[in-house]
Amino acid sequence: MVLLIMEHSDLENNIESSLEEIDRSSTLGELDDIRTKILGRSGIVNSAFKVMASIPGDQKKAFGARINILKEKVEMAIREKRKELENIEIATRLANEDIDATLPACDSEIGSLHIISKMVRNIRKRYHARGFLVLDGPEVESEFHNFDALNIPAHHPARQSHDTFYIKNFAGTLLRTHTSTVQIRSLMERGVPIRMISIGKTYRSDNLDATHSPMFHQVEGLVVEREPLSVGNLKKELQRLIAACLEIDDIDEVNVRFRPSYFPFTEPSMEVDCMHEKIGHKWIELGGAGMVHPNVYKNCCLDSDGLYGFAFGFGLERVTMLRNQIHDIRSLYDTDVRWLKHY
Ligand code: FA5
Repeated sequence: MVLLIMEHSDLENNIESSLEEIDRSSTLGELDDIRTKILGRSGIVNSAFKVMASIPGDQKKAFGARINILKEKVEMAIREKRKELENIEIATRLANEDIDATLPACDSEIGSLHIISKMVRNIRKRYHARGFLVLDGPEVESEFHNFDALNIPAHHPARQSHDTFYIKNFAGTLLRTHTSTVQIRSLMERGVPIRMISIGKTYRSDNLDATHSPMFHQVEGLVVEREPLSVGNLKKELQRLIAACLEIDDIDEVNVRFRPSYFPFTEPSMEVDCMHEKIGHKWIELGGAGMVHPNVYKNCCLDSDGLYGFAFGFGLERVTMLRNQIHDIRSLYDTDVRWLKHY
């Protein structure tokens, strides 16, 4: 046995030369071989422990401690070298694995826009071209923007008709129930005159059925001028909006009719119905509209004198469904790829 005759200094020399070998190793494979030679079952360190039995009792402790120190020295050197070699290996692999990001993705399927997104883009494009501001607003809103400023104060019965998702632990915060919140934000931030539309998601705790979804899209419009504006102007604007939704060029092809209604933020208020062959040639209810109530201006710190304005808001799912002959709103939010591909 080599170590039986090995002096302490020989053992030290042996380990020192192993350390040099570790330092010289240039691959992980080489390093593993050196590790086995020194720390393996029949390696230098284990052989040293085996000769312990033949060491005089009073020297055993010191000898064992010396081997342990040398063993730790070797282990640390191997750990550091391994890290260094692994880094070199990764860098080499990355340098050789050239990915050409300009190659066409031949076989992969490319997704397409959802039919609601298509309609949203069409409307935005047309209104942008006509010089309207196309604005967004937050979906997490304050009660002030969703209700109070719209002339729907606390305990007003109109609040009950909006089944609202309130945000837990944040008093006075909710998921907006309609896009009319953006009317308020626009009036407060930009003042008058203003011509804007806003399209986005709205939320109500309605039960999910064929015609209702807890999340749906609304398009909102607001025009306020210092020149007289009438219900006639509102009607023309609604024809334009429906023409944008249905991609119709001649707005006079779109029939619009009003039915008296009530919204606290408009006076007079009406329900809007429309008819066009693209949605089945019968009267379809789309949403609400009216002339802006003076209290809305006041709540937005504006003087209502000499201001004329109209506003409208309706759901997009209904028109999309009619246009695409979809009978259940739930299909719009289905994740069935076959359905998505079809549209
Ligand atoms: C409003 O939300 C008013 N802010 C509209 C308005 C704006 C009136 C400006 C006057 C001036 P209403 O609650 O009726 O009104 O909702 C409008 C439309 O949203 C409805 O006609 C319907 O098309 C759609 N809608 C309402 N709830 C749902 C639902 N759960 N799922 C799908 N669509 C819905």
